[in-house]
Amino acid sequence: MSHHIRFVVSSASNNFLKNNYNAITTRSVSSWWSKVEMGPPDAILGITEAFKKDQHPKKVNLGAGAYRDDNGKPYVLPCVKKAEERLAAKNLDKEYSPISGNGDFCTYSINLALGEGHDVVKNGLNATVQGISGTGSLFVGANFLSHFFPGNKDIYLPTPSWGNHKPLFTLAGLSIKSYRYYDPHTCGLNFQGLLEDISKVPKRSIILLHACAHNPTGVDPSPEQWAELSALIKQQELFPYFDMAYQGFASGDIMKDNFAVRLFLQEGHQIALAQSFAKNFGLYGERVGAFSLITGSKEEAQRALSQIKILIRPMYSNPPIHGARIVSEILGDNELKAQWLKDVKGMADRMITARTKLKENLVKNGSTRNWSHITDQIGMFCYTGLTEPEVTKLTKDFSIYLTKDGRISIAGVCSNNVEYIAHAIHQVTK
Ligand code: IK2
Repeated sequence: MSHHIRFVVSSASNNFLKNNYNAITTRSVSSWWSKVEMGPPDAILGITEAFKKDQHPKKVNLGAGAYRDDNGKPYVLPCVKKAEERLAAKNLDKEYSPISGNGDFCTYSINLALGEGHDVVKNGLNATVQGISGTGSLFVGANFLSHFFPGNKDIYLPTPSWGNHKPLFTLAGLSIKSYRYYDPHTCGLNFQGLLEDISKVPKRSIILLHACAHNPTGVDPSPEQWAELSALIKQQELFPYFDMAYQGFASGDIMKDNFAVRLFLQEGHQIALAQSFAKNFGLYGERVGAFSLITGSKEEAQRALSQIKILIRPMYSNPPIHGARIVSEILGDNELKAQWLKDVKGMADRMITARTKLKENLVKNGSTRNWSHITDQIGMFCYTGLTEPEVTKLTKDFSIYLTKDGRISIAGVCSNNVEYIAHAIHQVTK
């Protein structure tokens, strides 16, 4: 690729430049960036771009995981609207946050994750920082582990896992390994495979666990399976890193969705934890999250926190202020917190209902496939079991957009499109 250069004509060389202007402006030089190759669109966010270009009147976006109300519209939670009104009335300044973010927000976040009054928090064992939503919080933790984890720098991810895990942990300098998780035959958990694989993981490695509402499969271990997993991970001396992007959003109950995290702490694990407030507070674009490391003593937590801050400073200096203020306003006020619990349950319930409706409509359309996994799976996503050619056909013939692994965002299924989606899925799978 080459560029044309334009000069501003200004000096004694005026005449020369005027005479030679055309020659100069059309002369080409090679660009510094001529060797940069076109990269592929993001596997998830690229779908939204393709969806926007589509002119089909019935087009549906089941790609990116963002909640929609039953009219298919983005949803600002009522508790968030109220919190913003209160914040506006406070006329707050726009000063920088500390490197570790809003202190109140950090306390509310860890209390939410572990349940109020947890011994870990009472004893100051957590080093918690505000992060840039779930992704940024995961990345801060990944960098800390990459620098300071005393064992192997290998991180074991479930197969499959959220598409951004691999690039994110790789960028932080960890090396990616995997363990079996999903069984395509049952569209459920391959618990035996998971146990077999984890029992072979070299001691002192890192293992990534989805705290609830596993993305992309919507398949979570049962409480009994979590207990077995916890025992095995302890026996193998692995370090659990929990990714908790959906607390409250999966079942509608914040204490149910944090079960695994509480269990692991109760069983004596030290854990790392990344939280996102994108889904459960509907604060996608505000980029609110938190990273916590659970340590052995208050003094150790302070040392760890000092190092986390040293890593954050050159990355982005300090986090944005508005979203963390919204969350703090809500979690710090009984009335707003009660409203939030209602709001988040409302979203979870709508998605649970959408699952049932989708399954019913598939049966109504005459599909004889077993679709029980649609309602067995939990959270924002359903791993339909559709093959890549079926997905391609769904997009090409029906303008229904989803990731090529057959994952659909249940939040995109509404009363006014569920029949169309079910009809289309039946057409491509019969
Ligand atoms: N971790 C997991 C497991 C997530 O699912 C997400 C959100 N992903 O949503 C996009 C999609 O899969 O369609 C995150 C972390 C982080 O999300 P955020 O950075 O928006 O908080």
